[in-house]
Amino acid sequence: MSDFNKLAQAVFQGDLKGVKALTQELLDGGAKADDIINQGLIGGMDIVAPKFKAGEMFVPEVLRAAKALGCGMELLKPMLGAGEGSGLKKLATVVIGTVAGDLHDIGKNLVILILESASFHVIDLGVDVSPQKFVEAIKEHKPQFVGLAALLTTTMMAMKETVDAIQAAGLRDQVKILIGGAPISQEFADEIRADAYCADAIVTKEIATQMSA
Ligand code: B12
Repeated sequence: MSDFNKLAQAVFQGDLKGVKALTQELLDGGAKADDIINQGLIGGMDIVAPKFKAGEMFVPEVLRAAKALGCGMELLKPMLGAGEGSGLKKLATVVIGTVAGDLHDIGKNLVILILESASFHVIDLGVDVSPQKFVEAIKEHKPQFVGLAALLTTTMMAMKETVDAIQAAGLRDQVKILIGGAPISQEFADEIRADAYCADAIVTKEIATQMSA
């Protein structure tokens, strides 16, 4: 089994100590942070997803896997140069949140980590964020980007309502809206007139960087 597969297995098993040790080993061995995230940490959630769907894994076990993934992310954060202390000039401000009715935040938190590592200033509104709260945050922080996450087909409509609320508040031209999450597609992004669909955290960074240029 490759080291990335071992890390993915440790995430799947919710083995916090194992995830820390294997992430550190990979870093010490010169593996790239992007690869550790995509092949190891997200790889673990890819094992979790079908098992959760099939009813072979339950909420506490999924949360344990998410916590294990978070342990790996914590170790990678300084390697990515993320955070306020990095001293780099910030590229742009991003207000981000998971839309109303939706509590999933693992992918959003990864997006934040990657954006911060690329010198974006990120304001995280958390989960279950109402359209009004997004509007208020745009007025307060004047971001260049707004990131919306939805993981449930039922909350995709809240994404549309959020875009509509931003439009109704007269703020639509001031921000680029980036959307993501498992059920989201380019087609849906076009339908709700978002600026871009971002399939993963690395793509989000690339698109936001291009749009900031
Ligand atoms: C983990 C998980 C949970 C955890 C969430 C923990 C947490 N803190 O997030 C728990 C156990 C709490 C949970 C609860 C539920 N879940 Co759930 N969950 C998942 C699971 C297994 C993995 C999601 C995940 O974290 N993936 C790993 C991350 C890294 O991937 P990602 O989220 O796709 O993120 C990447 C991209 O999408 C993108 N991205 C993500 N966010 C953003 C944001 C922006 C701005 C951008 C630009 C990009 C971007 O970049 C990320 C990184 O590369 C999925 C299965 C799946 N296939 O997605 C089901 C899933 C989403 N859940 C599902 C369901 C049904 C539920 C529940 C309703 C279950 C229940 N009966 O209670 C509840 C809903 C609670 C709520 N109101 O939100 C269904 C949704 C089905 C549907 N079609 O709507 C899924 C698909 C499982 C299934 N049945 O197949 N869940």
